[in-house]
Amino acid sequence: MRKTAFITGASSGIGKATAIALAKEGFQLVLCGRRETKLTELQEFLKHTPTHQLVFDVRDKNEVKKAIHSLPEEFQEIDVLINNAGNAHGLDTFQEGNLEDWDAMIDINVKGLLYVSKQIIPGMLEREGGHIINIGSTAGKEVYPKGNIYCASKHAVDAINQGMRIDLNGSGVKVGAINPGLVETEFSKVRFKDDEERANKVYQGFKALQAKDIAEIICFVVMRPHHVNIADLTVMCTAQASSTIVDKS
Ligand code: NDP
Ligand code: 8X3
Repeated sequence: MRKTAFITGASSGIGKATAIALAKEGFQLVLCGRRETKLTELQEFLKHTPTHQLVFDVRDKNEVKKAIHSLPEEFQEIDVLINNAGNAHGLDTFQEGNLEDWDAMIDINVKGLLYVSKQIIPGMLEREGGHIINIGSTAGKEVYPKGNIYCASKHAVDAINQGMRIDLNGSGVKVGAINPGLVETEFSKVRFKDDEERANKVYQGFKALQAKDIAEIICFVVMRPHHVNIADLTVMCTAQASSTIVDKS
């Protein structure tokens, strides 16, 4: 029987690449995001894999609950939850930052992850098994100039990851985080509010990580035997040494 993976933010970037990689490993997939067209395109691409799409905004706890409760029976038993939906909104000093961006980052990256997890963990506990992978960031390990609230949201993911692992210890549910550095996705396009030129500049002059690189690592983590839990993994491209040190020579 196929295992089921539930991926938030499957409509682009790391989530989409993870869906493709887990499909190759024989998983059936619940693909989540707000952009229905993107999810439908991915379902068509994965036509040999059973998939179900859930269109919802992780910020809305009622929508999250309704969407997860609407899952058809064959997708209800979730083996792997990839808490991936998230973005940075803006790159401004604290004093120049705007409240809408701050709300978005806290509501999506932190509260959205909590709402989804809260709905899915009870089933895992009932079945005494499951695996939660929280997508953090190097921004959850250090703070960089103008990163302020995005870094805070990812530091929160780091703490939530640890807290979940502690509280679920002994339940059969594995919990771990993957913390990528610079990955070339739609991330910067969202951060810079569709300013493509500014977004592209972020990845110029060096070879950044690609979504597929992170997806392959997620697959490796998911495919470990039950007694092995990769609790916290940070990955950067070779050119990157820290959030602010990137070799562009
Ligand atoms: P993308 O912008 O390509 O993907 C973000 C995904 O999150 C999209 O599928 C988007 O779907 C979904 N999402 C955003 N807001 C919401 C929302 N309110 N409700 C539901 N889904 C939402 O970026 P990445 O793939 O790079 O980002 C994925 C994760 O990786 C994020 O948590 C990010 O913080 C993290 N990360 C990224 C790094 C990078 O450099 N790219 C590095 C480290 C971590 P839709 O718009 O359809 O709702
Ligand atoms: C994404 C990586 O350095 O832009 O989390 O914050 S960074």
